[in-house]
Amino acid sequence: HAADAHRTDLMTITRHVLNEQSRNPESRGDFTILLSHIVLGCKFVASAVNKAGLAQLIGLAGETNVQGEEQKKLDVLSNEVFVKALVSSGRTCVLVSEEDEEATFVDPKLRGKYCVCFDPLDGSSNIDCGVSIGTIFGIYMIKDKDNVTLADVLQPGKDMLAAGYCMYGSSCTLVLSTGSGVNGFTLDPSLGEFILTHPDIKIPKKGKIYSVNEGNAKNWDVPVAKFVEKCKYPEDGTPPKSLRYIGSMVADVHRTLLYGGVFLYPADQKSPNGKLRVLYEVFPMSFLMEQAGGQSFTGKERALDLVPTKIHDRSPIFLGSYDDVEEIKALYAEQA
Ligand code: AHM
Ligand code: MG
Repeated sequence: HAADAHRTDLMTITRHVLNEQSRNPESRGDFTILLSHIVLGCKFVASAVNKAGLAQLIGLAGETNVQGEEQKKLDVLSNEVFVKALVSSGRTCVLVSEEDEEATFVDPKLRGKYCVCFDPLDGSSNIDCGVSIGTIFGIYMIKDKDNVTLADVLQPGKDMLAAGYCMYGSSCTLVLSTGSGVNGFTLDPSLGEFILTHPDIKIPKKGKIYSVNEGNAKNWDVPVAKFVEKCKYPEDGTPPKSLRYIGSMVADVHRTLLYGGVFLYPADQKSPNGKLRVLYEVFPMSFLMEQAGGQSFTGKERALDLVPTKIHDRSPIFLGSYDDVEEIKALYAEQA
């Protein structure tokens, strides 16, 4: 029975990536080792997030002001765990984290060939109320191992080798692409293993949902305003789209990937480059979208063509179902 095989022949994330990498004759398992350290970080954060509410409860009973401190700790703790896991993998050389102003250059004795850009705990405004949050990561290969510089991480997104995110939601889901499609794995807490549950994810060609912080509407440019208007009052006889906005990029993008539709964090008069960060938010999510058959656009160009000049650069972003992003592109072309 197929169902039976599924239950007894467990495709763990390690097994899956080893299979994928074995197609590459030059593979020596380095990527698998790197990934297993990222997975360790995700499991740690998953466990910490699960206990966050409880820690607060204990704090409230005893000390004052623990609430704020507990929350802060989760961000900082997650970052520390990821940095240490990545460094100790012996496979990294440059790390960029949303939490650290400067890039980390790994001690030459521990250096490997990969650069990792990550947001250890994204969606921090949602921690306190127990809403989904996530980790996002993108991986590059260094250009020259004898001359490691910031240029190794200031590469266009299309040069990423792999990207993914882990969502700490009603279950813990890790979505990964190594450049040949997108696969989703769910943490089985009793095994402590991520199991392949969403093989070869493809985003629907057109969606029924749009996702945006509409509170910023008064500062939007014309194409964004027109697009959202069309979502609500379609001119082609199709039903209006539904609005869903969690305010956690990982959760909003995950829903977009599975159900289709479009997620936007546009530029506006107040923030001319939008809010989201190129290296560890825009690029990894754009990489996944394209690998799943969707598109990602900045309002000017394909998002993965952007060349960042600073590690914490921001960019406007429109990503999701192919046809929906096509519509946004047309509105920008019209205006130009
Ligand atoms: P953060 O890194 O401070 O958590 O901010 C990033 C988050 C994203 O997860 C989310 O898409 C966005 O900010 C929501 O922003 P807003 O509250 O402006 O709608
Ligand atoms: Mg973030």
